[in-house]
Amino acid sequence: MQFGRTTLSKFVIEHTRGQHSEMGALLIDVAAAVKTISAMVGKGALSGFSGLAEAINVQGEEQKKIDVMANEAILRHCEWGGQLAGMASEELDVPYAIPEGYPRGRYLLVFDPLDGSSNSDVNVSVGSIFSILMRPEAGDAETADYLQPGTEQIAAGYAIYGPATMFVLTVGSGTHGFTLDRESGNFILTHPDIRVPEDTREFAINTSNERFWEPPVQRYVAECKAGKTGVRGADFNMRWIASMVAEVHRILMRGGIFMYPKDNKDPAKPGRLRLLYEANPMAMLVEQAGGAASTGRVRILDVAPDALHQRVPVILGSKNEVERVERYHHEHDAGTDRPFVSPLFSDRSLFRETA
Ligand code: AFP
Repeated sequence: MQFGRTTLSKFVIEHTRGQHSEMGALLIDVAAAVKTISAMVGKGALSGFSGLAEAINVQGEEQKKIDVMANEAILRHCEWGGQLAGMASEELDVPYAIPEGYPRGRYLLVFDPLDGSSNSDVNVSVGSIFSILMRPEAGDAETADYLQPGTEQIAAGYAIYGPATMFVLTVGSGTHGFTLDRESGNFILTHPDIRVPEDTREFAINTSNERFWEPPVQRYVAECKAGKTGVRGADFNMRWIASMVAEVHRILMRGGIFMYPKDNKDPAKPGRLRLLYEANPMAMLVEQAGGAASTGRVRILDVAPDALHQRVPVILGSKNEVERVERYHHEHDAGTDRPFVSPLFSDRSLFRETA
């Protein structure tokens, strides 16, 4: 029985009164889209949406049928209400114009409809990520309107489709988690004011890319792996789900550090994750929960975008660890870090030279 508990609608109305009251209605539409996607994803192979859509998105990635359906769900649920000047999606090359016949507003909705979708066929948690920006006036948005740094976000959030579906939201005053009560269809506030512990002993990175990383990231991970016998003097745990929403959710729940750093695997791509609809919203959520989010060199939210689908290195989570990785980058760039050679024979190694 959920009597007396705070629903997402109540929370949103209470927290967007005044300047952003129209955004409240938009967030309620986003939540409706998320419920539709949750129902589709939850059916698994019974949904009929498994497998490839036989299309390639702007990132050059194969689209899955479920990606296309999730994208449609968000467009259809959010286009009609009159709050939006336009939408941009990972799945669309260019911004989506609000169809004729619907009123225009000032807000811009930017989203990744189904992040981690390569996991959906193996029944691992996936999610939707979104960010809300503004343009000065109501009307039809142009691409340039979307190219705002993350500090300009008015709201950001994600939905995670796991054993439970959750909606995690910030409107700039803390990060709050809502759990979908499948019987009533309501999102109920279950995790108010989430805080990320400042310290952690858990890191997440795809170590198959190790040889492509920059030295500061190699140094950090080598030190974590050296555990009690290394300079950190403590054992670390590693996790990799390959689903950013699930990784960030774990970090919001119990701390940790997530890294998809710059690498030289493909020099045309400075990172894997997209700035506007992956890195920025997650950075805002993590910062609002007391964590930190960096490219390794600068705060993610300060990066000025120059393209809609721009990629960026991402290092986020427990503040003290993110700051440590940033320090390693700065030391490396300043030449004050000794060149990284091997975790076994460097000055941070088990076999440290004593001479
Ligand atoms: P997909 O949406 O194509 O599955 O990509 C998910 C993702 O962008 C992000 O959620 C993960 O952190 C990352 O890719 C995993 O990448 P690896 O393939 O390197 O593990």
